[in-house]
Amino acid sequence: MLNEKIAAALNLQVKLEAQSSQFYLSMASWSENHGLNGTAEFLFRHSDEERQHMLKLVRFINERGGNSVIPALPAPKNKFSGLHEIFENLLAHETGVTESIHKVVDLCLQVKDYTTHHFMQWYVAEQIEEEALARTILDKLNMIGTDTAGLYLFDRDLGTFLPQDSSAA
Ligand code: OFO
Repeated sequence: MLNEKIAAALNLQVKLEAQSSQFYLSMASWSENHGLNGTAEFLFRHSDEERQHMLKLVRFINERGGNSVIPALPAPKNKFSGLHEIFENLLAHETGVTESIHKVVDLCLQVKDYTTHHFMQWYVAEQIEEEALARTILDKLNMIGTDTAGLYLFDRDLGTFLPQDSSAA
């Protein structure tokens, strides 16, 4: 049976992953409406991945005898000034998600729940990849600056970028 504190922490993580999915969906939609179709594709895919992250948690909680709670979500931000703001938001969001995951891991150690600790290692590794990717993208955007030809190519390339799909692990 899942420890109550662990169940609550995992359910909070369910909410965060669901919020990630909605947030990326909102940014994808904004990008699509502003001629940034490559960025939109990238963010639509990312939104789907976040939903998989949420589902993986929901299934784990139930499998371990807990009750997963499907939460209500606040509406995500839906106005952005451009690509820089989008990816700065994305990195800030992922940094917050990482902190939350580390809190769950810490709690697992406190209550000696080694099974959930093992399960959470997948999320720890995923966050390293996601933060690194967001930083790389921001580095590229900073390099391009306001060069429109550079931004055009950046958007085009992002549309075909396929991160390793680790959500199926
Ligand atoms: Fe679920 O990895 Fe981002 O938030």
